[in-house]
This record gives sequence, structure tokens and C-alpha cells, in this order.
Amino acid sequence: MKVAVVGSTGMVGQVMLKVLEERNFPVTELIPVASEKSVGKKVKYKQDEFTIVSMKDAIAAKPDIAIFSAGGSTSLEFAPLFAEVGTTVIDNSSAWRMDPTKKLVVPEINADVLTKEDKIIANPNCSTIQLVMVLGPLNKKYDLKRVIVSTYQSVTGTGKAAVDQLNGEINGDDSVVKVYPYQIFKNALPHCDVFADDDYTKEEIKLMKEPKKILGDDTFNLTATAVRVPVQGGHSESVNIEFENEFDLDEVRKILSETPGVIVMDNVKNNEYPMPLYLEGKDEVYVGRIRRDLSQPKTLNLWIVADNLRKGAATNAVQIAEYVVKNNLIG
Ligand code: 11C
Repeated sequence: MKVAVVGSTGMVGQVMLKVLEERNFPVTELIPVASEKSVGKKVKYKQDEFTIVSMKDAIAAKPDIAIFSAGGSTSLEFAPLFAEVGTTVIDNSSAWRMDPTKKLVVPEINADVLTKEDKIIANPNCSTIQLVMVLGPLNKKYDLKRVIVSTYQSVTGTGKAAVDQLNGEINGDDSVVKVYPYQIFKNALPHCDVFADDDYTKEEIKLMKEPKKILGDDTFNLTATAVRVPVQGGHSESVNIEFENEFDLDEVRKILSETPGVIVMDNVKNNEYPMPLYLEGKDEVYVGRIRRDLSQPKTLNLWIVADNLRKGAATNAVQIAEYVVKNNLIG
């Protein structure tokens, strides 16, 4: 496979290269792409170094697959140009996610929607991916009625400058560039991405819309509050789920334990529950604190943690690539 990685010098792009390598994706030719100022520089992949090329040269090379993580406007402009030369694009930006002509895919949940005609495939938002990994199997069994999610999101979701801000603040460096409107160290900002007209942030709107598309079900209600916290290892989510049907707690645990890509870590007697500090670098979605909501029937509380750069971005994109290759959906 000729594989282009667009945005190969960014935080997600770097993890994409690592995940392609770790999963031994059948790369015969790697084409790293980045902004003009990085063209000619090198990136490492396996034992070798590869020269970063321009978008124009990458399109001319007609890769089989291009994995994009370079921002929405780059995806809007260039993904169709790759698609025109026959490349299957897997796009990690928000550009195409809610486009009704594009599929939004979490492989364990809805890879079966993909066909050979899908030349631009959207990778969901990180906080959506870990949420639907848990909602999907529970919806099948008990039928979702209403979901309330509150997130505790890692600064890695914002990018390298945000990691630098947090580390600068930890080290007492006053000269550090602030990407957030406030200090993030010792703080919690109820503000991920920009505010929209309705006073929700764009992150919250993604969380409220994307799960319905992925699950192919708009019969349930979902509301979200997204909060940035001084954490680097992954995103955490407190989720309250009301079902149409009654559930059994042991059965919920069994369903989740048997869901590929989900790990139940739930033994409060031993203080065992998922935490981002310990789950950085993992590809699975971890769920714990599974318990009944005592305030109303048919309602569950739980806690979900995943590495947002892995399953929330790079791993999910590479899994989509693996699926399209395995099922002969490219070319
Ligand atoms: C965050 N979820 O943590 C965002 C980052 O639409 O892919 C990813 C944004 C996106 O801020």
C-alpha cells in the first residue's frame, strides 16, 4: 500500500506513524505530507527516514490511502483532490463528519456501512469515539432514551501549544504562550473549542451530533458539557444513560467486557477504575464506576477513559484503513 500521512509532523500525525508501524500496516511506500515550511524535512518510520513532500507531489504519487490530520480547511480543499486520483481518504478533521454523503466510522461499531464508493471517510471527534464504543453495544440491548455526558479533556486534544502552556505553567514560566483564555494548571475550563451561537461549544455540539450518525439512531436525546483539565494522558467522561428498557448490571458488565476494544476496569473495593494518567498509550477504551443511577429507573452511571490521540484519533483512523484494505474497498 502506498500510504500518505497528511499532517505528519503534528501531534496526531506522529501518533499515526507510530500506530501504522506498531500494527504492521502493509505500507510499501510512505508519503509524509506537511505544510510548505516542513517540506524537505524528514520523519522517522520504522528504521528509515522519509522526506516530507508537498500536497501537490503527494497527490501526483496517487497513494492508495491518505490519512489526514491537518485541520478542517486543509481537508476540505485537498481530500477531494486525492479522491479524484483514486485515493481513499480517512480524514480526522471535523470537515466531513456531518456531511450526509460521507460515512462517519468507528470500526467496532459501524464499519459495515463502508463501501468501495466511499472515497472520503470521516474519523469522529475523540470524545465521541470513546463514548460510542460504550453506547453502541448498550443501545443494541436496552435502547437509549437519554444520555448526559460531561467530559474532562486532556490538553493534548488542543495540540502541542496547549501541552507547552500546561508544562510552562507547571514550571512557573511566565513567558509561555497561552492558547487558552486562562491558566490551565490547577484549573478546569468549561470551554473546549469555540462557543457557538447557542452558548454550547463546538466540542459539545460534536458530542451531541456525531453519536447519532455513528449509531444510525436519532431516536434518543443527548446533551454534553465539555471541560478542559490539566491532564495529558487522555479524555475522561462521566456518562449518565437512561434506557427505554430495564437492564441488569451484571449483564451490562458482560456486554461491555465482550465488546472488542472495550476493557471494563471496575473494582471499587480495590480502588480500580480507569484514569488517564495510567492509560496513556493504550488503544482500548476503558470503562468503570458502572452503577445504577438511584434517582430514577432504567438509568446507569459510568466513567469512560481513552487516550484521545490513540483510539480517539490515530488508532481509529488506522483501524478504518485496515478495514478498507481487508475488505477490498480501495482502488
Ligand atoms: C479536543 N476533541 O480535545 C478535541 C480535539 O474535531 O477532531 C479534536 C477536534 C476534532 O479539543
